[in-house]
Amino acid sequence: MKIAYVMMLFFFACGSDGGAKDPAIDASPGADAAPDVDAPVVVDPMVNGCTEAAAMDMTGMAQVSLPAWTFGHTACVKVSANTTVTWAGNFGTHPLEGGTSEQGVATPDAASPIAGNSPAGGEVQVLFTASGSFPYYCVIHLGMRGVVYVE
Ligand SMILES: [Cu+2]
Repeated sequence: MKIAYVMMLFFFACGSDGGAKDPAIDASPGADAAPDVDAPVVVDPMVNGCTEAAAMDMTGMAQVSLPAWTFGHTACVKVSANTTVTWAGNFGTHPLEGGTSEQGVATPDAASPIAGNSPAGGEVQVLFTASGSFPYYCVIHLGMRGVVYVE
């Protein structure tokens, strides 16, 4: 009677050691802990060469004119909500688009207020009513880019 009981314990012990419990015990803590410890929390990521912290602070102005929309253009600006931002340049040569341009890859954002603003004229104005960050770039020259941060 006593021997049988001990053997049953041994059997169950072996069963659990070789069963599916081990991988779960070994994998879960490592898989869960690694992202928590290693993943950096980026609160102000660099987008289109801009960070909000380094953006030109033009908050409190109702009208903001960006530097010339031409080669070399990079403008990272911070504005208040309900600000009109003006781009001036040749939009036939430098089509303006809302979205990101990172490492030669353009990702247009159809929901951006900047999207679809490539008029025939030499100037475009966009009224930013909602807060958020609104990246933009030139469709032809992906190095022409920036971000409008709206507080
Ligand atoms: Cu361009």
